Order: sequence, then C-alpha cells, then structure tokens
Amino acid sequence: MFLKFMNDINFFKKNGYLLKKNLIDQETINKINKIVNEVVSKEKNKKKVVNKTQSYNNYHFVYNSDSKKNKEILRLNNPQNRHKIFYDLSRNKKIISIAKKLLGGSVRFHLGKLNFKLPNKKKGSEIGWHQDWAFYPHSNDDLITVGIYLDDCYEKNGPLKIIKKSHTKKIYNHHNNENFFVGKIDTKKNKIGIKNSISIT
Ligand SMILES: O=C(O)CCC(=O)C(=O)O
Repeated sequence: MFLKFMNDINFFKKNGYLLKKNLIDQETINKINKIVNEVVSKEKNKKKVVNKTQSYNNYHFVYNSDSKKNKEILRLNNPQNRHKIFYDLSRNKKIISIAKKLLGGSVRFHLGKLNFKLPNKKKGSEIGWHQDWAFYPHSNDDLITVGIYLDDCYEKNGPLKIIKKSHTKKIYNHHNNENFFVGKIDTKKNKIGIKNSISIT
C-alpha cells in the first residue's frame, strides 16, 4: 500500500498529473448522470431566457452564446451547493485520501464545476490550453484539480489533454492582446509543443 502511494506521488511530482481508474462505482455515476440530465432539462425548459453567457441572476450556469438561438450549457458552477450527490462527491474519502497524499498534508475544498463538452468545437465548448493556477491564483501552489469523467472518454468526445512536466515550466500569460483575461495561452507565440500532449482517455 505504502509503495503504491509512493509510486503515485513520484509519478505526480514528475509528470504533473495522475490518472486513477474506477474510484467511483458505476451505480453512483449513473445516479449522478440522471441528476445532471434533470438539472439540465429544468434549466433548458425555463421560460425566462438568460441573454448572456453568464449573468448575475443565473450565475450557476455558463452558456456558449449570448444569443437566444442555439443556446447550450457549457458549465454548471458549484454543483455541490445545489445537490447532495455532488456534495458527497466533493467529500469522497478515496479522492480526498489521494489528494492528501499528493499534496502531503490536509486539504480544503475550494470550488466545483461541471463541464459539458458539446459535440462541435464551433459551438464554443473547446477548452483552450491553460494552466489551472492562472485561474486560482493563490499565495502558494499546493493546489490540485480533481477531474471526474461522467462518461467514458475517447479521442472523439474531447478528452482532457495534458503536457507532461509542464508544471515545471513558468506560468504563462492567459490574457489576450487587449490584456483581457481569456483563460488560455497563445501556444504558437509561446512555442509550446502541443503535439507532444497526451489525451486522458
Ligand atoms: O476537460 C478539459 O478539457 C479541461 C478541463 C479544465 O482544465 C478545467 O475545467 O479547468
């Protein structure tokens, strides 16, 4: 057991990520997906249409477009405040124990989000290359993002991509030419070799 954790810690420190399979049983995943579908249909069937990608009176949901047409949900922020099943997931003992081992201490939950990947990048669901720390940012970098796939993920349905060891590089600029924070890195300008990325499938 100890050796297994040491291998995980060493892998994480070297590569900047760790993949663990089957931590959540299929029954729980099915229950979560059922609730996700209910939450999404309720939101989609609302009579009052939100005219912004994100708005203060409906700040939990982020949409792909400001227009009323073809509006799709890209994200639900902090689902753990909305439904117990997500709260329980945020307190999952197996995940917490791994996070504690990787960070080497106690942990505190910061925020949660549910990303939806639409089947067409033109619809705006592509998540640009970024470093998570640029979004936080905190006074120290003992932070970890836990991602849980709710569907099986293959190359064709938009897996998370990672550039191994990029956590050892500098923090890149996540602003555009007008100096607005856009949450993505200009990989060409920064000569970042995304061809060497790996897909988490
Ligand atoms: O799933 C992805 O492609 C990236 C997700 C991510 O990095 C995020 O939501 O911060």
